[in-house]
Amino acid sequence: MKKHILVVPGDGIGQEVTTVGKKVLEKIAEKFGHEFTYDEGLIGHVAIEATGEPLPEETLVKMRASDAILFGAVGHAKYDNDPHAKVRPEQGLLKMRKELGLYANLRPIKLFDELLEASSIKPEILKGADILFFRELTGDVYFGKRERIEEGNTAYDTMIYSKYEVERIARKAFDAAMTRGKKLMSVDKANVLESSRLWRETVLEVAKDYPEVELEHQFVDAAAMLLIKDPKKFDVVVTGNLFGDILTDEASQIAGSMGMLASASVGDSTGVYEPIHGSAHDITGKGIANPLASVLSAALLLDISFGLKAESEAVINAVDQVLKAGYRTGDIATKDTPKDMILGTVAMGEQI
Ligand code: GGG
Repeated sequence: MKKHILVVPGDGIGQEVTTVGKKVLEKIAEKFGHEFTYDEGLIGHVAIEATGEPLPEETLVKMRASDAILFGAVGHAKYDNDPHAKVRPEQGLLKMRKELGLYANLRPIKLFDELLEASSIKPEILKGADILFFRELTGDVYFGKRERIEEGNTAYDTMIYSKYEVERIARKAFDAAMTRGKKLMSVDKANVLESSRLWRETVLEVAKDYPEVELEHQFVDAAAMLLIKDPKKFDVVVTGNLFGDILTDEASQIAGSMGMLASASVGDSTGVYEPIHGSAHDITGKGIANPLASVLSAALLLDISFGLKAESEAVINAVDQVLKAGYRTGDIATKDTPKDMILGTVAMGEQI
């Protein structure tokens, strides 16, 4: 198979982990006889430094022309304490999602058995947990009107959803539920928010087309509590942009670490595959970032964008084998992990 992949490492540890994700794709192409070609694009802080834009037109053109995008992360410490910065790295990420119509963000919460002890949740509660989140990605407070008023002393963001936006993500989630346990949980805050009442109403309408799927609604506060109390209760979950952002960071503790969670953003055009973690400037340049989220994102890319199931499974199997052999990065090590089994980013990539 011939495919063209755009690698967009972005900022901070995005650079380090994406190098490993790309190496894994190269190895897969070699082993399975595919021809993958690569190009690179700028986004985030590195793009602002080079061009003044968080997502330069040149990157967008390359994104549209590629078959899939392997993405890293955006963000830089310099903006954290500068609320007045007009141009920010995250704007590149939001623009990319909007321009490419990437409305569905799939976040599988996969717990490798070997990491049961790495989580802060008790193993007996965790064992067997396997969740697939659908986070809506192009609506909500991320794209609603926002403003500072009253001489800057009051601020607001608008939580906004249109029916068609809810319907299309709900359909994706119901379709996925049909291929898994035929269970779907929709998460909203319909007891308070009007946009959530529209959300719930629309999900209920879509449900009529999926009579075999058992649909459950939860308020986001209850869902956050249940995720830790009883993660096995969850199978497929569909929720909005903000709730999905927060709940999946929480759910990363089920998988042992943020460094383990991959994601796929799909919709109208080229799919984007990236770790759910950000640029992590506290550990940037130390060579200790966990590359497994990028490696597992490469596995999602092979499966979803290229339909290469065996190749994707080979990558997941490699992660499993390496964890079984006892290798860990610092974030998934426990007090019992021997020091010589704790690897840096590059060494972990070599094991995979
Ligand atoms: N790889 C994910 C990433 O770069 N996250 C940083 C970020 O700004 N995330 C906001 C979001 O995902 O909505």
